[in-house]
Amino acid sequence: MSADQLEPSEKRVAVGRRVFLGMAGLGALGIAFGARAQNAVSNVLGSGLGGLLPGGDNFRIYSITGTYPVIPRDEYRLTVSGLVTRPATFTIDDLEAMPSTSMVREFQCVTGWVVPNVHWEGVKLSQILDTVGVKPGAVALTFESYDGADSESLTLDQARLPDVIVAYRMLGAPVTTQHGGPVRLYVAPMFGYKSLKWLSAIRVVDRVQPGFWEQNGYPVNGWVDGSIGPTDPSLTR
Ligand SMILES: Nc1nc2c(c(=O)[nH]1)N[C@H]1C(S)=C(S)[C@@H](COP(=O)(O)O)O[C@H]1N2
Ligand SMILES: [Mo]
Repeated sequence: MSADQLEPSEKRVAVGRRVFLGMAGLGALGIAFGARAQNAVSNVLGSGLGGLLPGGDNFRIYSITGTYPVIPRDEYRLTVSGLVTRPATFTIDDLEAMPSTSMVREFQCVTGWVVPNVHWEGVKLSQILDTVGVKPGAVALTFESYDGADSESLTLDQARLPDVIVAYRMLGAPVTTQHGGPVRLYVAPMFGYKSLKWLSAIRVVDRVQPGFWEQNGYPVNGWVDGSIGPTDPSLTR
């Protein structure tokens, strides 16, 4: 199933910043999966229900809510606020006008599935941070999704790694709705759960605020090449 084949459902859901967006259903499995946030993680970890739909590219399409926000390209906004000197709102045109970075990496979910040679393109998060200016006292970033459910965190040092990007292209095309388009986070050195989809906002904050997956047991620091055991939030690489 491609994104264009999906009918926007009649359900309208309020998400961050009071934008009302159509939500597209993922079907029965997706609804079951999204029924309870708590179940999401145990399903992912346990039964293999985490794979909602094959993406046609060996990805499994994940959504905590069982639906996903459909955000027209020209309505997309990324707000950056918190401990910054110049709070800003970026459109996709704004992001595309910034220097771009691309890379080809293996994508790995903690549940075990791996997609080799995935092409990504976007803007380095460090570039966005330099644009808004990080204030003294800033320690971490909090990320919010248009789905109103997922959230993520990175330390400032992690966020400044050269392979952490705000991605607008993936698999050689604009990021699809299913994969978190028009814009998602891509944290190359960490497991897939760190790469928050439908990125709506970034807040620069004074301490790490563990995100959705971390509140449900995933390590705050999801390094692919390291331990995923108990971690120290101040750990950087
Ligand atoms: N908003 C949102 N982002 C998300 C998730 C999610 O459920 N909702 N799942 C995460 C997990 S666990 C993985 S492995 C990847 C999967 O990316 P994909 O759905 O494009 O395959 O998205 C991550 N980002
Ligand atoms: Mo994942």
